[in-house]
Amino acid sequence: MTFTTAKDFPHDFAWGAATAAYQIEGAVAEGGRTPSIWDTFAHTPGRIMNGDTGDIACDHYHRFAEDVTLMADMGLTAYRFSLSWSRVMPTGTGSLSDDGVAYYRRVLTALRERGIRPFVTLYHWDLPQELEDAGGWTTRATAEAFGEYARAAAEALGDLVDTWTTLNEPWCAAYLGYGSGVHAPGRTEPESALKAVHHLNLAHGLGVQALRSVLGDDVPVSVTLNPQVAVPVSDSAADRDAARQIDALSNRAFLGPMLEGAYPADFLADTAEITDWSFVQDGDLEAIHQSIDLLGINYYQTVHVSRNLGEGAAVRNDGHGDAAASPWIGADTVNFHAQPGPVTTMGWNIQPNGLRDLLRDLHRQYPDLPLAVTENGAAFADEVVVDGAGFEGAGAGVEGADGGGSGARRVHDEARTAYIRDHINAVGQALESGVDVRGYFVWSLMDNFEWAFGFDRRFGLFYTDYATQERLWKDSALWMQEFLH
Ligand code: GCO
Repeated sequence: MTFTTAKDFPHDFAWGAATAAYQIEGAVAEGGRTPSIWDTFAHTPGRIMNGDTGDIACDHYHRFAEDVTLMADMGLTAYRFSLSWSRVMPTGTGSLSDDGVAYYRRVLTALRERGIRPFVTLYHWDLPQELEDAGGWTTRATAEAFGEYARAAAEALGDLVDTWTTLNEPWCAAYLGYGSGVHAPGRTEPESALKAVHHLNLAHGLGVQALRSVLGDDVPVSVTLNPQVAVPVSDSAADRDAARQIDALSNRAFLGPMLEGAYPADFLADTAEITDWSFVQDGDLEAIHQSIDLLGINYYQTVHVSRNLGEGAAVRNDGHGDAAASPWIGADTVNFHAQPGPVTTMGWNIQPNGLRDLLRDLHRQYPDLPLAVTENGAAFADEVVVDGAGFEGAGAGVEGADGGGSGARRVHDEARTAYIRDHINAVGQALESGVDVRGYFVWSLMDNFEWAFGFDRRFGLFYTDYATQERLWKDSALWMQEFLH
């Protein structure tokens, strides 16, 4: 069947949008917040396109109430966002900021009042700078600090949160942050990237334990990963092995310890020339291996790989920035191939079946673990147009939708609407084949600070006019509203 309205899905399915603190909040020096590695990185010349920073971003810190109203008007039943660690715990460890806690309690309360379930991510890449100065994710002290922070957040906010997520995409934090250096803290040290993998895994385990020790065994806890769907370009043994290696490095390096209590042997072998893994201590794998209630999946694209057996330089068209160094540690002989067919402004290919197949695969591997699509969406070069004629779309008459009259400012984002529609349909197909999927979150609620690309890439359902901070309903938001009603 095709899945054309929310009614085609289970009644308690979570329909949401996702954001992250540094990408939307702004107010970087308010309420006692201290700099995170993203503040430092964004203020380093040459790191971010057009010199953009998250200093103001979407000014969500001051406008969250308005933004929650937009979510409610759209009909969202869930919202996934992250806490700024250095807003909640300004020195990275130790005592909480009353202002930081009060701010998030206001956000959570506003969501609850609208019947929107808060999915709260503890770590979406914005490590307090003070912790990076002491070694960042290359040290186990950072994992221990994360456990403390998780405990404090659970105590301060646990009564208002629906579902906790320890980490968002540790792949990016480790390999883009410490490997290719296109993300904060911008280090290009292959062994450090592998240390970061391990200490992020350990942070997850310590975080789950802390959340449960404060909130009890029934508190819903998750982690969000961005599995790479690596497709070999041919059926040759060499190309299939390239896909295996990328799967190990990207996916099983996290799924293995978190869900099975061990690093995959092939991953350890593939990286043996870079590190001896002696920083993994006795008891770490037990600490990491905690039962969780939900696995969050962020999905955007597939990557197509082959093994470079010849002398030629490796091809790298992997959509992770034009960096001098590679995020694919120990995989120098893997080629990444551009795909024919439509791509988004990020250069990422559009392949809804990849999402369906990924969900099926994960369900096959972990049949008892519920899944949710915690991010999916697309950047396109949106244009604001002024429609002359009256608008009669789904938003007409809805508060905030600016639903009619001449001169309405519109964003006709057909490509994004089709992207979201087709990926929701892919989730429906996974459900139909028996996969336990609990939710779908669009990345993102509104256009925001897209990391190294600054404000150049727009992923939002709402268009952010950065000059005025006005939010405009894109056609995709109106489509989503109709889908949910
Ligand atoms: C991600 C992120 C988002 C990005 C989005 C688009 O986890 O990569 O969670 O912060 O903005 O994926 O690149």
